[in-house]
Amino acid sequence: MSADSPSHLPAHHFQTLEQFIVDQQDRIPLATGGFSRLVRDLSFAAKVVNSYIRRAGLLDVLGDSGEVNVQGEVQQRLDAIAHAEFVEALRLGGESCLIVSEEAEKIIPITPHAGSSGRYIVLLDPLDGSSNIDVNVSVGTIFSVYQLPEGQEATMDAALQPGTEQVAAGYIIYGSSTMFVFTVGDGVNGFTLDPAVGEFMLSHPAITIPPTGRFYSIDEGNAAAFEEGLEQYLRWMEYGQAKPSTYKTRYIGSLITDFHRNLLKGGIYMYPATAVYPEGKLRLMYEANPMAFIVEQAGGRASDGRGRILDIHPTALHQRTALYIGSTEMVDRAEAFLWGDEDARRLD
Ligand code: AHM
Ligand code: MG
Repeated sequence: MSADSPSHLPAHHFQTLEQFIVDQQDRIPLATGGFSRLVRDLSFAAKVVNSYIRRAGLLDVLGDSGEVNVQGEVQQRLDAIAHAEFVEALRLGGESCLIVSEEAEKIIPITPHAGSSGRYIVLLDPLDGSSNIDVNVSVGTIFSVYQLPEGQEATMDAALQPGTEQVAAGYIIYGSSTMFVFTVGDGVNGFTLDPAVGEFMLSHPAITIPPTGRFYSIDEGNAAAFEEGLEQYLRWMEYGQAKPSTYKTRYIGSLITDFHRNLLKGGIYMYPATAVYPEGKLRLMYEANPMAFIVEQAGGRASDGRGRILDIHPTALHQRTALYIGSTEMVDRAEAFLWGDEDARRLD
């Protein structure tokens, strides 16, 4: 590699997230000044949450908050902090009219500021995978953005739109570096936070997911409740290959982290129905839908085992779904096994 190749350039030669959005405004329908400000608010909250996570062992922010959220799950202190930071940033920014969060049972209406669009509906999982935080495992934030339909009030019904209606979706992964990965329906781009400069820089332009991969991510502790087709798919990956070790298990238990690896390297993440979660564990509106929008924009697929995630018509803010997401060929094959397709082993 020559000394003047791009990898040797200092970070300030990369495009910032802000510049990127401004440049995209002419190309992307709906991307207006208001949308730029919405992304600015999300990225600001991400930097604040990142600052807590980076010092989590030093600040008094670890452990559970003593509260149980609407999901019946123990809320971690950092869940509550991340929720508060994102809601406050969006409230101050004034571009959204309502927020739905994993950490709040009901919608959070926002009063638009004078002069701001107030037209966006933002759905959030403020800190996904937070049960891992005490042991220093990567966690993330997921967001999904819709527009308030023309002439409609900012009520719960306005938030219950199918994933196909998303105008933007993304996640922030607080990993070995912090990344902001998002789509506005024109491909997927990833920005790495330069902590010295305090800006997200375009480091992963036009991300595409390999059509197939080696990694499969699933919690096999739930195997007793797996349906037969899924059991067969797993056995096929473990023993059914001519070449040994074609497939490898990678399960961190932090959706964004598992997804991010599979997005870049090729793979499939699966969370099926289980004995504890008969409809699947993950929430459709702020976990499955945004990740499905991203994966499709990167050339992959997301299914609930019966059909496309993005086509599901939601009936409740916190509804759960099974999720099979990742490389197209792997999701196709998982579905073929689930459907009892005789050709599932030969889908090459
Ligand atoms: P959370 O939103 O309460 O953090 O739950 C979602 C998380 C995902 O990040 C992860 O993939 C999954 O739950 C892990 O669940 P399990 O521990 O049952 O395997
Ligand atoms: Mg979550």
